[in-house]
Amino acid sequence: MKQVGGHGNGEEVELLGIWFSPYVQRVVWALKIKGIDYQWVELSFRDPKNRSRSLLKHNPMTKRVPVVVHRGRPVVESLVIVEYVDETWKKPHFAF
Ligand SMILES: N[C@@H](CCC(=O)N[C@@H](CS)C(=O)NCC(=O)O)C(=O)O
Repeated sequence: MKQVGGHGNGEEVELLGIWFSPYVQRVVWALKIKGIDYQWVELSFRDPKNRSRSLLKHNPMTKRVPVVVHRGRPVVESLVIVEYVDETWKKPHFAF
């Protein structure tokens, strides 16, 4: 697990993902735009019957990524996560 991103905003955010997923990349960009530090948790989907404990705990319904865990609470579905990020952290990290 590695720390990625922004400017030390003190929030506890984890992103469960796989690097090549466009759904995950959508969330990566949302967090980047807001300058949110997060812990990256790379999962392996090689064996579909062997999902990580973290994924089963945080997204037992679909067992899909991305999942953002903010202060221990999971948010699932990439578009829902993007909306959540936008609503939770109001200011973008940089101006367009
Ligand atoms: N509608 C979901 C799609 C997420 C999705 O399909 N994720 C894929 C990775 S690209 C996944 O977790 N696949 C694992 C599986 O289907 O078992 C979203 O937008 O988050």
